[in-house]
Amino acid sequence: MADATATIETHYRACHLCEAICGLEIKVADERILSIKGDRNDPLSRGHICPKAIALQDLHNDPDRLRQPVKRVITAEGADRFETISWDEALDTVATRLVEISREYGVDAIGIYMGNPSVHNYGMMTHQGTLFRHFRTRNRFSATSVDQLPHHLVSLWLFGHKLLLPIPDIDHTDYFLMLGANPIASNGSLWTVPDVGKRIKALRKRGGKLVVVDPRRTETAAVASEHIAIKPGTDALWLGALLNCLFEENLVRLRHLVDFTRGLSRVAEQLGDFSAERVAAATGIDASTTRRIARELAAADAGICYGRMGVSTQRFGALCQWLIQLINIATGNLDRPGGSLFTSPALDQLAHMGRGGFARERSRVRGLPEFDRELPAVTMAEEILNEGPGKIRALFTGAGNPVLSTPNGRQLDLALGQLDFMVSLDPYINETTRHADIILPPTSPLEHDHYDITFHILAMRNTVRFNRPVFDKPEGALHDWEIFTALGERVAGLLGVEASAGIPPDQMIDFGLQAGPYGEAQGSEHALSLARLAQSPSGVDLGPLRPQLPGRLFTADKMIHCDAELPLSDLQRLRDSRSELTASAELLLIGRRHVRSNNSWMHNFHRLVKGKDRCTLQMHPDDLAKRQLADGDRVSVSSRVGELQVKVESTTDMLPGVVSLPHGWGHDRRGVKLATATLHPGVSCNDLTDELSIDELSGNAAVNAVPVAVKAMS
Ligand SMILES: Nc1nc2c(c(=O)[nH]1)N[C@H]1C(S)=C(S)[C@@H](COP(=O)(O)OP(=O)(O)OC[C@H]3O[C@@H](n4cnc5c(=O)[nH]c(N)nc54)[C@H](O)[C@@H]3O)O[C@H]1N2
Ligand SMILES: Nc1nc2c(c(=O)[nH]1)N[C@H]1C(S)=C(S)[C@@H](COP(=O)(O)OP(=O)(O)OC[C@H]3O[C@@H](n4cnc5c(=O)[nH]c(N)nc54)[C@H](O)[C@@H]3O)O[C@H]1N2
Ligand code: SF4
Ligand SMILES: [Mo]
Repeated sequence: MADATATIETHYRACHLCEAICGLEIKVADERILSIKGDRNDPLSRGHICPKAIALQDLHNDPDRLRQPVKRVITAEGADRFETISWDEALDTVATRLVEISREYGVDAIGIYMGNPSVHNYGMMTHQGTLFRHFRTRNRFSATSVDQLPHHLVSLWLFGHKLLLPIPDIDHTDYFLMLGANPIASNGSLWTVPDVGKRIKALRKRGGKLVVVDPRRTETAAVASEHIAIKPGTDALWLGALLNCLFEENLVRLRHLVDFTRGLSRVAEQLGDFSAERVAAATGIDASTTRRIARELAAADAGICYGRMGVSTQRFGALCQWLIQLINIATGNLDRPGGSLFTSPALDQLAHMGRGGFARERSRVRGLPEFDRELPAVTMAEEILNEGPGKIRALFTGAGNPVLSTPNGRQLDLALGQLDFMVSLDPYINETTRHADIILPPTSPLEHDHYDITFHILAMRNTVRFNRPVFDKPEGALHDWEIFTALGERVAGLLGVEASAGIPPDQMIDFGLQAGPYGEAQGSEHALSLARLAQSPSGVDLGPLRPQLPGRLFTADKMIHCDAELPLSDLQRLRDSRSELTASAELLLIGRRHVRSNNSWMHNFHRLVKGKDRCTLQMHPDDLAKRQLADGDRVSVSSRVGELQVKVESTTDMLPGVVSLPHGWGHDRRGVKLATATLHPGVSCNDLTDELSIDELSGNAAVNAVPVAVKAMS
């Protein structure tokens, strides 16, 4: 119970856990959290929250969350143990070892992997360069290449900038065709859309239609107007046929895009043999359905075609995303209210950052292309394991858990054990960081300020908010950005070069807001600055998304380029795979998300993991019967790379021939210090996914449509 005499303070803060960036109202007394509720005054989230936000207090109070740096020592019995050390010792050791290794073996001996939460923590974005600028290694990796890499490439090819992503305007659309996304569970991705359930309801109520294309009847499919089950990994064929249908049936209507779109007819020529009839056997979608959907989308006054993880992380991920945007263009729904539009964020850094580059260098072992100076994460283990110049000998991980989140996690697990040195910037000793020599834990999220540098760029409405910390920083603790700065200074000292002084992240935001389109300096009515935002802790509404083409394009000729050579020629690879895609593997594995999970790192909070086991293999009853299996049996699942045992869950939600296992579980590895998570360990689906199964065009991991065999446990 809170002391009755303690003053209750109310704080407003955006939730940083997922892309929905919901506003929170957090009540605190005596340094303790009394309640976490939705902030009704947030112009974007309007009071919506999900159960993960409540667990922010568990994260803050978690005894397993490290408060001091630790170093791994080997006990007399030969086991690993972590010992608390001082910040000075930790930072000095890390800087010294990284510099030593890069001096001895060259800069490529340093590997860097940055995980998903780094994008939700703006100081990590603004300040990682203070350290990484000293290590111009080719061996940089991030979660991007097990996720949204195809979207960046497609935006680069079509619009000239990796971050110019079209955002579905769900609140004003008539027709929404959604592939491989489950926003009811995920709360949206590359599409900040808090409270998506209400928005879907509103769409249907005003007579609009939501069509979900997914091998599983998902939570989103369940509230849609129509669910179309597709065989995993065949979406590019289906999208090709859909687009071709628009061409064949003369349904292309560019509307205002006609003046600044080029190359669409070249695409039409190339798609001639992708007919609805010819892809029916492979996709499992009959031609009449495909043609009907094409006609419905074309007839809608304002329509959307959108696809996410399920279509990005498969063997034709980049082609899928390219075809999706070509469909938006061909129906004149790009840059149109109720279609997909570009945002006008308050902090508009697109012009100030690199537009993105592709394939300027390649990975050492397999020759896979870089994107934006990062190599595909699927190459990380082989770059550690294979001898030769350029081999990774020291690894820095920040806010990432690639042992659970990248394909063939077991191989990476093995590789991490062979490094000369590893350091992790992370609050937990988990499946990845247990290999680190030193773990540097940052402050709790509630102890630092917050700005959504990325997600305002991806939001379905232009809004802005900045929040000060809920709690003071504990004595001696360091924020992520301060750890980067402190390491950067030490490395600079050792190298005898100048450290980049840099200004604190909040000052960067202040300057960016003032100079931005709604800034004081621009004479905007909003007169944005940090001081102005301090008066509106729930955020400021900047209005709906508005058309801004061709002005917003980053291509030199201010045209949309539909016929970029790389995706156009990748159509041949798709054509060549048609028979293989039609032939059935025994079973195809796909992923699954749940509203009470967040990738690999939120299973240590009782309120999120309690209840029935969620890490199950979902399977259609017919597939169970064929193998004489019953609901609840423990089964063995195997793929080219591994085998695991898990409980099977019978459900007609699954398309026959397809099984689904969530990712981010598998906490029973030795040395993991997550007391609650290890009680509900589950299994890691990335012990089955294959580092050799990739989208060859982009280098993105294909964690969906993985061939597996399921049998009774012997
Ligand atoms: N609760 C929760 N929310 C999250 C996360 C989380 O782990 N938990 N993670 C966050 C992150 S990092 C991301 S990137 C987003 C992801 O956000 P989403 O992409 O919306 O989420 P997923 O649940 O991965 O949806 C992928 C869908 O693709 C389907 N699918 C699989 N294979 C195929 C295929 O071959 N074709 C088609 N058409 N569909 C296929 C799956 O059945 C699934 O429904 O979610 C974010 N939000
Ligand atoms: N099979 C399969 N694999 C997948 C996916 C899938 O759908 N299926 N989804 C993929 C996707 S979309 C993504 S984004 C990746 C995610 O992959 P990763 O980013 O590698 O993994 P996370 O589980 O997000 O791990 C987050 C780590 O960051 C730490 N952390 C949390 N907050 C902070 C912070 O503020 N500072 C610091 N320094 N550390 C912090 C946590 O303790 C944890 O160790 O997984 C991918 N892997
Ligand atoms: S939906 Fe995402 S941003 Fe909103 S409360 Fe849940 S975890 Fe936080
Ligand atoms: Mo992600």
